[in-house]
Amino acid sequence: MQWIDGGTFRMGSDSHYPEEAPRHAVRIDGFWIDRAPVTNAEFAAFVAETGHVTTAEIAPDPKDYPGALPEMCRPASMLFVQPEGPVDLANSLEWWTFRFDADWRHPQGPDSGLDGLMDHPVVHVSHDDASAYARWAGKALPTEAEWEFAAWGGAQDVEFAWGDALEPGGRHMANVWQGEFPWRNRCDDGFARTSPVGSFPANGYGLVDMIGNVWEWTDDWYRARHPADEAKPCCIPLNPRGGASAASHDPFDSSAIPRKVVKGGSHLCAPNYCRRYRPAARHPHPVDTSTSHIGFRCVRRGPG
Ligand SMILES: [Ca+2]
Ligand SMILES: [Ca+2]
Ligand SMILES: [Cu+2]
Repeated sequence: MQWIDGGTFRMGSDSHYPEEAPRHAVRIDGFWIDRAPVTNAEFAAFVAETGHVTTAEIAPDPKDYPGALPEMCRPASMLFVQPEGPVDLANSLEWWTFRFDADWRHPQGPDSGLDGLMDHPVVHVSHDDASAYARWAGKALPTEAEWEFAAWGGAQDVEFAWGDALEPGGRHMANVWQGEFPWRNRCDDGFARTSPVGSFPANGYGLVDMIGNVWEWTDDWYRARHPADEAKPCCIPLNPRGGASAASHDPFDSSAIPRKVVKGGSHLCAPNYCRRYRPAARHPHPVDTSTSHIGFRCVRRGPG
């Protein structure tokens, strides 16, 4: 793990998506953070020792999903499937498939496996799965503020963790999507899907894959805006922990599953669709839903 000195920083952004605003001062105590997302090898060790069964491997209980068709209540996870041609970008079901028997050991469905993927980030993990791993490891999931502070790597007042250009001098700084999402992936960075952790340059704190590769769970409940900036130094929030569970629900989703913040963007982030390959970017994700593009890393709080 890497020790991160705490400090005061400006969290969020006023120049991108509305949920990133307002940019506001936050204070963070020092903490340890994993240098890389948790890999399939690491997750396999956890499962071997604990017998943990992931959310994606358990059939959903119809009671929890009013209106769900009984035949849909089977073990499954959300899998990105690249469409053959251009699609309506407003409809994410054009590229997200609820794939039966996709899980962390079968990242592209039942006929796939982990061959060659042991040093890739684990995917198809719910927030529960990530929390269980963190407990087992004697760690915790980061707060959004901890994650964002670490992702900046000491930089501020720039667009990206590495400066103001997405590909400075043509160099790929993270595993994201080049070309027209979701149907044409040029893979200029070498990877269509996940990549071995550490395939791209570390940030200023020595952390790899904070941006891109996989989104990463945090432990904060989502809220649609950041709190207002506190002008007085005395009132700058210390180690903030996000909003309330009840306020994190998607108002358009009848299942009322609460949502946590995920950070960092993934290999699916593309300039024409989702420019969330930045430390300030954030997204809500239902705690029970696993996908092929969300993983996690852990922190440990306490003295350095
Ligand atoms: Ca890529
Ligand atoms: Ca990441
Ligand atoms: Cu994205």
